[in-house]
Amino acid sequence: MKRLAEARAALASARGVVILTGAGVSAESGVPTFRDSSEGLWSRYRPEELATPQAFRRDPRLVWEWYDHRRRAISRCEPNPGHRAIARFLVERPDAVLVTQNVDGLHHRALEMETAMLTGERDGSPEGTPGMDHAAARILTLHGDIMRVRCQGCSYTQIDRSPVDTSSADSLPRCPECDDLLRPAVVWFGEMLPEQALTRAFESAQDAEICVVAGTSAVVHPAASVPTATLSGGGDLIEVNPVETPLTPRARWRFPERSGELLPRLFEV
Ligand code: BV8
Ligand code: ZN
Repeated sequence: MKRLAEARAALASARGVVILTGAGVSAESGVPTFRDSSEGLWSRYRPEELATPQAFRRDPRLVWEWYDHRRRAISRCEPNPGHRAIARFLVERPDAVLVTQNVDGLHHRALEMETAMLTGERDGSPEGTPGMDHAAARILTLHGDIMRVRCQGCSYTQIDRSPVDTSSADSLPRCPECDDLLRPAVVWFGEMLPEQALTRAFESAQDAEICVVAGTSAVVHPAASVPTATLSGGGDLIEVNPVETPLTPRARWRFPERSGELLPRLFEV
C-alpha cells in the first residue's frame, strides 16, 4: 500500500528513530493487555487500583496473587513477529532506540533470538553485526520487569521466575538480607520511573526524526509523552494500533493493523 511505502522510505532516510511500545505489541504473544489483564478474576478491580504502593501496603497477598497470575501467563508466551521485527531493526540500525512500557521481557528475548539467528547465519563467527552487541543497551525499559523482585526495605533485587505462594500473608516472599517483604520490581502508579532510562528516552525522542508508536493506548504518563518530544523536535509519528489513541491526530502515518502483522512489513530492511 502506498502509505506503507512512504513510511518505509521515511524510516530508511531518517536520522534517528525511536520506537515506543505498549502492551498491544505483546497481545499477539498471548499476554493480556494492561486494561484486559483485569479480565475474569480481576474484573472486580481496576489495574490502576492494584498496581499501586497503597494496594500493596493494604493487601500484599492480593497484589502478589495478581502478579503471580500474570507472571505464570507471561512465562508461557513467546516473542511474536512484531517483537522480532523490532529486534532486527535495532540490530540493523545503530541509530534506533526502543522505549518500552512493557514489563514482560519479550523485547529482550526477541533480541536474543535475532542475535542467535544472525550469528548463526555467520556460522557462529564471533563478530556479530556492528549493531548487535550494543542493541540491548538501546532498549529502554520504563516500567520495570515483572520477573524481577526487589525488597521494599533494602537494595536487594533479583530475577526470580518461580511461582509465588500466595496462600497466606505469611507465605509471601521475604528478603534474604533483611527479611522485609519482597515486591514485584515494576513501577506502580504514583511511583517515579527509572531516572536514567526516562532521560535517555526523552533525549533520543527529541533527536529522532521519526517515532514509531505501537500497541499503546497512550494514556499513561510520562511514557505517553515520549512521542510528543519527537514532534516538538520537528519529527514525524508513525502509529500502529487497531484503535485510535490521543496520538492518532498527530500521526503522519497511521496503520490500524495489528503490530505482529504490520511491523515486519514496516521494518523489513
Ligand atoms: C508518575 C507497570 C509521578 C505495572 C505500569 C493525569 C494526567 C497525566 C498523568 C497522570 C494523571 N493522573 C495520574 C497520573 C500519573 C500516572 C498516569 O499516567 N495515570 C494514567 C492512568 C492517567 N502515571 C504514573 O503514576 C507514573 N508515575 O507519574 O509518577 C511522580 C512524580 C513525582 C514523584 C513521584 C511520582 C507511573 C506509571 C507507570 C505505571 N505502571 N506498568 C504493571 O504492569 O503491573 S503502566 C501499565 O500501563 C503498563 O506498563 C502498560 O504498558 C501501560 C500503558 O498501557 P498500554 O501499554 O498502553 O496498554 P493498554 O492495555 O492500555 O493498551 C493496549 C493498546 O494496544 C490499546 O490501545 C490497544 O488498542 C492496542 N492493541 C491491542 N492489540 C494490539 C494493539 N496494538 C497493536 N497490535 C495489536 N495486536
Ligand atoms: Zn531487604
